Amino acid sequence: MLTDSAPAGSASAAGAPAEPPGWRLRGRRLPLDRPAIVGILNVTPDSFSDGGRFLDPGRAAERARAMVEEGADVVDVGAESTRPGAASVSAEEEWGRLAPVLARLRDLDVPVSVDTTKRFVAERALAAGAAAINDVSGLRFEPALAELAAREGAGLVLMHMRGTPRTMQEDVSYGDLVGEVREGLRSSLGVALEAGCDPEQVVVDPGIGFGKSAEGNLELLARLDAFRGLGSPILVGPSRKSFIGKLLNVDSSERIEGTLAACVMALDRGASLFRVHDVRPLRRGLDLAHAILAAGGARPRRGRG
Ligand code: HH2
Repeated sequence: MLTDSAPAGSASAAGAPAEPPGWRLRGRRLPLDRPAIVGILNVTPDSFSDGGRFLDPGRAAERARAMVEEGADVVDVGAESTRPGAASVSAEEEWGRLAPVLARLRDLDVPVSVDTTKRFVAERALAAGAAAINDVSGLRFEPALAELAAREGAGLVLMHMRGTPRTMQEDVSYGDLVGEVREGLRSSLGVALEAGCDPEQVVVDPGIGFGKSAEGNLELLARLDAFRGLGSPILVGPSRKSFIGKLLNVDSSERIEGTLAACVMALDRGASLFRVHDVRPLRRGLDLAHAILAAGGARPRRGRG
């Protein structure tokens, strides 16, 4: 449930418990005291699992509403595929795909985020009612996105990726994967805060599948608690990705169970937001896992971070 935003950690009355952690998105605040589901809407011809299905703006808007009904807390709209090897699209083309969809989502019950690395697109998307920017480059491609987010009070997802979508799978070896990802995220976070973003606007994401091997993705999920020290909520996006296919030997339409297992493990290690295609099963599975953790009084597992 969204509330109007209030300062982080403020107590409503003397002795009242402090507010749970939350994500601030343009005057609204998404409480993160239960798993938050970010539903994926790709308005692209070439996304790896749903490319071409929602290119038509009417169908895209229908899909967004269905995801809200299934339990999405945020809908993330992307108009440029970032699958390994994907060709980039121009800012004008990306905006041309997004504009008619955002126009239809102005009255959506949940905030809309836009999956873009481009200031040209982000600025127009925020003017068209989007509440957050999901930047898979973690402000490396266009650092000016940080000032835009600060000025507009927009939510900002900072993801780790090595290189670009075209090159990121060329070299997936790391000396210290978790350490490198953590330092990359720390640096992205520094750019955002330096530009004037409020810490509550920012969410970090280790970038499952972005310049990582299948084993690397498993390690990131297993040691996710290593990113808790950054002080920002953690988002993960393992949905239907190829490491699941590789491990279970299934194609992208058969990866729901693997996605749920990855998300539950991430929840146990401190993730708060889950970017997924299959909203209803993930909503149910994560709510149940959250209830079990809460019944045990569990704090997220500590690892070797
Ligand atoms: N993954 C994809 C795209 N955007 N954003 C964040 N923050 N985290 C992710 O893990 C992430 C992301 C890739 O998945 P998808 O959108 O399904 O495919 P494509 O990039 O081919 O459109």
